[in-house]
Parts: sequence; C-alpha cells; structure tokens
Amino acid sequence: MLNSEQLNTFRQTGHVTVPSVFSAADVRAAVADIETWSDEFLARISDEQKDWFLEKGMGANAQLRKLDNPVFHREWFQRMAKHARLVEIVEQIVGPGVSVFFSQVFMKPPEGGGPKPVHQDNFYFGPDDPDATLTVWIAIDDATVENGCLYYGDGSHQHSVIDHVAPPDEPFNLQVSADQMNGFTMTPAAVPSGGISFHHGNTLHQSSANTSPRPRRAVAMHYLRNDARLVSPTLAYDDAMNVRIT
Ligand SMILES: O=C(O)CCC(=O)C(=O)O
Repeated sequence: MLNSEQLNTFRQTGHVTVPSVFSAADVRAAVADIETWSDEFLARISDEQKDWFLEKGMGANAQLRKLDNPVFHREWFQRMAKHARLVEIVEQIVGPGVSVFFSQVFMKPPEGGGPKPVHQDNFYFGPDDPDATLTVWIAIDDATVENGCLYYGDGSHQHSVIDHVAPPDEPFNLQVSADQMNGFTMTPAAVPSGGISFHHGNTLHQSSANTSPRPRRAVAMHYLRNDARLVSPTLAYDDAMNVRIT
C-alpha cells in the first residue's frame, strides 16, 4: 500500500515514485527476457515494422526502440504485472478489480535513445472515467536525467485532456504543443532500478533523449478498472490482448 504521504503526493501531483518494489533478481530475469525477446523480434522484423520499432537517427547501428504487449506475450512480465504489492497500490488508486489492456517495453538505448514528447496517456486511451486508468512505469535500469528519465507536469492530472498534434511524418507520435501547456513546467522524476513511478492518465509527461553510455530500459503497464471502458481511444487496443489481473 502507499502510505498517507505517498497517497497525498499522488493526489496532488498526479504521480508518485515507490522504490524497491522488485528485487535485483527480478530485474535480472526481466533483462534476460527482454534480451531473448529482442533477438527473436529482430530476427523476423519486417521493413514496415522498422519505422515504428527501431530508433531513428542511429544509422547502421539502428537498435530496437520498444516492444509491445510484454504482459500479454511474456510469462515473466505477466508475473510482474500480478506482483502483490504493485496490484495493491493500483487498486488503492483506481479501485478494486483491474486489468492490463496494453503494455510496452521502452529500450532508450545508450547514446541515441530518442526523446518522447509531452503527452497525456488518456489522450491515447480515451476512457469513460479519467480516474480509471493508471500507468505503472517500472525502471529496469536506474532512470536518471542523463539517460532519459520521465518528466512530469505536477498537478496537470487535475486538468482535462488537452488536444494533441502529431508531426506529419510520425502520425502516432502525439504531443501537446508548447502553447497548450497551461503554464505547467516539467520536472524530472528519477527512479532507481526495481522501483516504480505510478502516474494518472491525465498527467502531462515526457522523457528526454539518452545521451549517456548506459541503457534506460523501462516497462510501462497500463491498467484499467474493470468496470470502465475505453470509449474513444486514439489507437486501437486489441481486446484479445487484455490481461485480467483481479
Ligand atoms: O518511457 C518513456 O520514455 C515514455 C513512457 C511513457 O510515455 C508512458 O509510460 O506513458
């Protein structure tokens, strides 16, 4: 459970960091599975997929940027999504009975992992209740300013969902333009390996480029309370990949 101070932080800022949820052994197992899965995925990646799944601007050294739906596809990540303490916190925030409807491994490779622009997850998800979604962002490596940790607009979850725009050549890279930021500034949230940053679906967030020689791998698990629905999603989420947790 979150203690009252942590719960207050979440309620006031729209995010909270909880260190040491997963052990070093859990994290090693996650890294091993990411490496196996990455090799399998790269061995059969199509030219069409390269555009979305590979980092841009790394030339011949192109590396994987992300993998989709680890909680559905990989047994280890499904176990992580069902971790008792994690689930207790998710239900404390959104209410009882939850599923993971989408999940992502973000690789952010050393010296080339690109930035993610400012956005709100609920613009993508389109839930009927904005308080029914929660993103659970698990740091695999220590996430720092140098290797591209998340930045948050504190308190922005109390605002409604803002319009997002996409660059013409990247239709899925939706973002909030500078003039729509409503005065919010973005502050970094470092997370130690094995820790979790929980954020509300309306919280403005972004991540910077990885300019360090170290990777910044993280797993984002997107939870939804079971009585809520994604009524106006921007992307199509495949119901068949929904994983009921409680
Ligand atoms: O890990 C990142 O760089 C971006 C993560 C993100 O936007 C999210 O988890 O909602």
